[in-house]
Amino acid sequence: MGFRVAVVGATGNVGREMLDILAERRFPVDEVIAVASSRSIGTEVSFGDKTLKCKSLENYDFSGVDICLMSAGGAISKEYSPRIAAQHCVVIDNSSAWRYESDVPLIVPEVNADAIIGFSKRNIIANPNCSTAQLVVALKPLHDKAKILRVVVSTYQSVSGAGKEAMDELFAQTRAIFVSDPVQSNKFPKRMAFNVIPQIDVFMEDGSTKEEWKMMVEVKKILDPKIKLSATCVRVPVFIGHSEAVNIEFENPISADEARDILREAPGCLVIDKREPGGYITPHEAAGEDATYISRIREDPTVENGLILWCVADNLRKGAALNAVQIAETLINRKLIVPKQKAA
Ligand code: A2P
Ligand code: 11C
Repeated sequence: MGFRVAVVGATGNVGREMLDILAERRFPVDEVIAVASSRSIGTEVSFGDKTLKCKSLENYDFSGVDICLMSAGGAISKEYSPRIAAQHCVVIDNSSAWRYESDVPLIVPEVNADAIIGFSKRNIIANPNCSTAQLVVALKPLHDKAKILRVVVSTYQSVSGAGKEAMDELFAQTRAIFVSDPVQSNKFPKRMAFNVIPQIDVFMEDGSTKEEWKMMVEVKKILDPKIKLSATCVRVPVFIGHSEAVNIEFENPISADEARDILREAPGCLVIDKREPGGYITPHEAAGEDATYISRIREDPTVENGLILWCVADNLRKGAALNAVQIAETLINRKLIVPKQKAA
């Protein structure tokens, strides 16, 4: 007997990816329910070779549902996740609504799967920000070996992180520039096509942006509160795939060769690191893939025990949908959940 799984936000970038990944990984489902806003009632979405018709989140009864993969934004999650969780349905939430609550586990299965045990207090498990997920997958094995003290990261984040309307805006702007039409920006603070924008999310009081703050807080919660991290997050005109240039300072010595060998064996990581033109991964190649790719590993001669690397992943997959499905798989593999129908 399988699980009844709801995907909330099923018409969105991440929701569609969740449906694909559930099908690809043959998640043990009896039924998958596609849920979105009332605007999308009856809209068809694909689940493997099946077509599902979307239901409206408002008034949907989750009492017969085992797992809800939630990706409809923070405000919707704040309002609905506690109600869904109260119906004994475990919510795995992709928004930032619950990540920073001390009694809600924030999980990247390759890094801190053991922390999942705390989920039963609220029946909610949080998925990290996309730029955090790929970073901690790369940092964890290096931290275990040489103890990370400080990380300085610059991100190059694709527009799909800002939702499907943002992808449409990049496309429309690019086309407008080619045909000499006026360029309109609604989702982005400046023109996105043929440009880069050093702002993701709102500004904080100290001059950082919320995306930069999230990376710092989430790395501490998932990996180690002692790690110091400073980030500069930048949006680039790429549709899918976030890239990160990462400088890491360690307590203990670690060479580039050692790091390469460790990362080659690390769960979720794939090292492509040839010191020749094209011997690294770009977001174009990472799109549609599950791995966190690591390239350009080298020693940083400006600090005592320092490494520099380049890290790329599909932000909709490892950064969001794949990680959420892996969390659900962890619940099942650790026997922390059984199908309600079986329990009855
Ligand atoms: P809808 O298409 O019905 O608006 P993205 O992040 O790619 O923009 O996707 C956002 C997802 O969140 C979509 O599936 C969207 O559904 C869903 N969503 C937005 N508002 C609501 C709501 N009030 N109730 C349920 N789902 C919502
Ligand atoms: C972006 N990282 O690329 C964001 C998207 O907190 O889950 C995900 C925001 C979040 O715009």
